[in-house]
Amino acid sequence: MAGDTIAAVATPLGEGGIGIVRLSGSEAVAIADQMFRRKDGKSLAQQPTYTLRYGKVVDPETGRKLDEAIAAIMRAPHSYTAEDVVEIQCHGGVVVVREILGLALKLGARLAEPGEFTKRAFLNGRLDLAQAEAVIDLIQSQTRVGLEVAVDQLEGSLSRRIKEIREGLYDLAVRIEASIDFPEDDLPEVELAQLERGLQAGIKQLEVLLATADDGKILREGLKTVITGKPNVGKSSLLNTLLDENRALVTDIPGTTRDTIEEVVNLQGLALRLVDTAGIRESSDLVERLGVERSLRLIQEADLVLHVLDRSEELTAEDFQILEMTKGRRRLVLINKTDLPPAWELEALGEIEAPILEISLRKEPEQVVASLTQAALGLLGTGAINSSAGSRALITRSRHKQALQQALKYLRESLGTLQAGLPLDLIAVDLYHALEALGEITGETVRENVLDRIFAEFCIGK
Ligand SMILES: Nc1nc2c(ncn2[C@@H]2O[C@H](COP(=O)(O)OP(=O)(O)OP(=O)(O)O)[C@@H](O)[C@H]2O)c(=O)[nH]1
Ligand SMILES: [Mg+2]
Repeated sequence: MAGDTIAAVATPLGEGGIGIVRLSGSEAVAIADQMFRRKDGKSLAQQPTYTLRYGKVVDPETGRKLDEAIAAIMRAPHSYTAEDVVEIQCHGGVVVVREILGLALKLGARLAEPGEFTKRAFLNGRLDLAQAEAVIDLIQSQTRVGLEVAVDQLEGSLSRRIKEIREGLYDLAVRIEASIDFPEDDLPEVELAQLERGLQAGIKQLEVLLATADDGKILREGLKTVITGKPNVGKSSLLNTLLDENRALVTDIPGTTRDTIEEVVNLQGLALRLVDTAGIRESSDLVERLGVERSLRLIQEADLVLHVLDRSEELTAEDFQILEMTKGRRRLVLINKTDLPPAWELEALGEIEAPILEISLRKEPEQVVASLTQAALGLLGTGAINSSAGSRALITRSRHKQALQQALKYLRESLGTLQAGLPLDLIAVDLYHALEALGEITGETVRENVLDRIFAEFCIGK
């Protein structure tokens, strides 16, 4: 596949100030040269790298002028793909970019697959796989924090950490190999102890990195947040307040929300993927019962549960059931309707392991947003939000997490083998498996079908 020249529209299809058609490959300049007439009459082949020239896009067969444009040239290996790249910047209209792309294809370029430019950057060694994935994350990031994490990963924060860990393990493997080559000399005790310490250190490093996986996922994907509580306590009102719009229907009839409603809010850079659910109660109504079952499932899958209680109505068995159901989950308990006369006192709830906020969605909605944000950030610990500041390596993708878990499993096995006094080559085998698993993260040892899956996530033109 490498070798041929690919082309695609790199800007979103729609009306805009400019549109960009991008070509990459050994023939990129030659193809662009046939369709671009520089104002000064010179050819693109003469144009130095990293320069722009003004001209016209013309179909060489018919002489038809398509647009006025600027040609940018970035020659190999200092380009996004590490190949010759030409970008034709034209006016941003749907038809004009399509026509120019069509011309490039007619002149010998091939339409790029999704992510193929970035895939070439990876195959040509300009980016490793974790960095290529960071490109998708960067484009798709929904919040400032998500963006920061993606930028750090694109710059290599995770790749560097993986490389360091791999190098440490390689050293161990080399030492083992050296001893295997001289079997008559039994490995001295000191060496064995050093090996053991080395393996233990590797295990520790992987554990530390793995521990960032939850935070990393939350920062990349947002916090899956479920609003739960019995009917009529103000769940939909909370959703609307956080969204600052009347998204969900709010009435004084218990059982108003039947199905779940999902929306994303951005709280100080942290994305909450909010789900408003049907109020939980015993019900004979089938539709409502299905809604309640779905609520229960959602609670199990949530990263954060917001449990709303009504201060103005007596506590009921349902309130305590929900407290029980959400036990052990990361949760906030919100006691709503404090503008009305209270029907119960806080002590009635008993001991609860969760921050409790007393709120009034009707009287002071802004304050609810502020205190809820603080409490949610507090629950995540200092780690998640501050982590990106120091370019700490973070695990944001389940693909990386699984590879780390694999590597950890193999390392633990090799340590077990060593401690059981078994032959050194057995230890080495597991060590190499661990190295291979780690290599999947950065792409040294990755399989073709995995690559295809990763790059299929991209848009065309990236
Ligand atoms: N006085 C007062 N009323 C509130 C407050 N928050 C919500 N309400 C009212 O409580 C009623 C129920 O609110 P909803 O947001 O629909 O409650 P819900 O929990 O989504 O109810 P279901 O969807 O039926 O489970 C509405 O009449 C709201 O206006 C509050 O802080 N104070
Ligand atoms: Mg509701």
